[in-house]
Amino acid sequence: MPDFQLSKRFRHALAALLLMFLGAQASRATPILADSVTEFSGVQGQNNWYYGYYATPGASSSFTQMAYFDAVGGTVGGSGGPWWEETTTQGAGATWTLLWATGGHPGGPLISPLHWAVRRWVSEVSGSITISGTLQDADGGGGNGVFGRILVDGVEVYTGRVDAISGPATLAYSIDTVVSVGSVVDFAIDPNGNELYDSTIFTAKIAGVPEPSTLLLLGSALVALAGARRDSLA
Ligand SMILES: [Ca+2]
Ligand SMILES: [Ca+2]
Repeated sequence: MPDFQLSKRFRHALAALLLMFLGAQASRATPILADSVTEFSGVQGQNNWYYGYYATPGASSSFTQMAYFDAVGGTVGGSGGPWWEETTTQGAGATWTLLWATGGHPGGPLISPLHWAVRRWVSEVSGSITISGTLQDADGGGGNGVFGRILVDGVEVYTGRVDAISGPATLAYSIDTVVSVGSVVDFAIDPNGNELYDSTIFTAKIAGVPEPSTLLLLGSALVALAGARRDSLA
């Protein structure tokens, strides 16, 4: 029956087209969702990034936005540029808590209260994400290094320690974690006891993974294609 043959061919072609389309969708579904360096700005919340500190070490709930952005900024330990400041850095006793495009500097406890410098990304997606980047002690002038920590909704999912003097000075990291819409992903610089020579590079690229719904559709298309092939062999 010619009509039936045409129908099978049509189904086969349709399934193949669907497969090609969904395959293309799936391969595109690992976009970079966020980049802490290229998306750095002097506006709180721009590109879902916030700049602040933990007023209580380790406590995500104590995240406090920095109030001052200096578009000129400066350098500390060879790093810097335009930066956020916990307090304006002019004047004696000012905190060292800073964040610039590629990293930051924690504050205290020697000169000011102990504050971790924290940049925060708020997720607009739900599902698995991969976070990767560099953690580096950028100032080898002295001190005891820092901890770089990543916390998702207050739960620590990555810990790295770098020290330009005792090593390692640099760590490359990549972790997989799960977020929901509205999850807060914090990149915290902990001074490891004191803030001497704690200028730190801490970068982050956040990538998504294929949506489960896309994979489900892809699976359906494969089943349909297999069915069409079975029909044409029948
Ligand atoms: Ca150092
Ligand atoms: Ca330190």
